[in-house]
Amino acid sequence: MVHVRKNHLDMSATEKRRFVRALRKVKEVGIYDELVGIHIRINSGDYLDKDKGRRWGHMSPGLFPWHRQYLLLLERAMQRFDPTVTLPYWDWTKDQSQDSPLWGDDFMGGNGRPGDRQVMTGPFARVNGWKLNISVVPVGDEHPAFNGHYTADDRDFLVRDMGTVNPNLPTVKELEDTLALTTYDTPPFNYTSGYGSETQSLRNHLEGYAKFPHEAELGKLHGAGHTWVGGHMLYIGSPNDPIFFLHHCFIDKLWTIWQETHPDVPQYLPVEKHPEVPSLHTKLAPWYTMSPADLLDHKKFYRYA
Ligand SMILES: [Cu+2]
Repeated sequence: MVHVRKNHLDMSATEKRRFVRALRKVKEVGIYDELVGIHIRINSGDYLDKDKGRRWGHMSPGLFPWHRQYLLLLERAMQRFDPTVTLPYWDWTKDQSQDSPLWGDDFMGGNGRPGDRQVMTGPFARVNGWKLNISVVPVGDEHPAFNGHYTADDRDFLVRDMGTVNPNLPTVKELEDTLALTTYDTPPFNYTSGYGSETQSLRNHLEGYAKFPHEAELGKLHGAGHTWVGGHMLYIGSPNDPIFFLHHCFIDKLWTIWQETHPDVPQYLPVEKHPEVPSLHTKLAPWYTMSPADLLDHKKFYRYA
């Protein structure tokens, strides 16, 4: 069976119902929270080692393959309950309204309420049974997009605060400019990749830590999706919000588009062993089952519509 991932806007009501049901099943049996825990642990380490040290899935060329494997784990867990289910994606360059069906009561649910920003509608509201078990907040003065220090958050409900920290989702132009880049990543393979150099890093631009001179602020594309939704999506515990998976599914699709647009350049860098970041043949933590090379071709696993 070929699994086809598509834009959530193209899902039927039945497909959405089955998707939500499978997701809630995966949560019920503890797999979802296990994945949240993995993301917190890996992302925290990645941020703590942002200048020097081991970085797996963030501020690292591992961003795309690491999240590809991570998404696959959730998708396969859901497929054990319902083999017809696949992860949909959210194209935030075109689907920018808070009135989008994305945020409907039958799908992701809406924004947080005034005050505590608790999500009150849809299947992922606390009042409808979606309880957070591993929630964290960053501690210290550092910006959440750089901060690996965290402490437990005793709020067991999902929080969203759309458009407050960042009022603007990415534009088509922003995305096109980044996808036109021809180098996958550049030393030092962290959040400063491409700084002060001619050669720009696709990975660092798409992740959102780099920008073109004409762009106003850092935090575009991947970063902007996180900050626009706000609440849990701001922090390393962001997979607590199921929108994380639709957001990263789009990032994953963008990686495939970049590969198809630039078939003649190295599809992943670094190729040689590297002390800090995964090289082409490094098996990715914490699973140590697949390397970026194993994950390069998404068609082994699923297609995009
Ligand atoms: Cu992540």
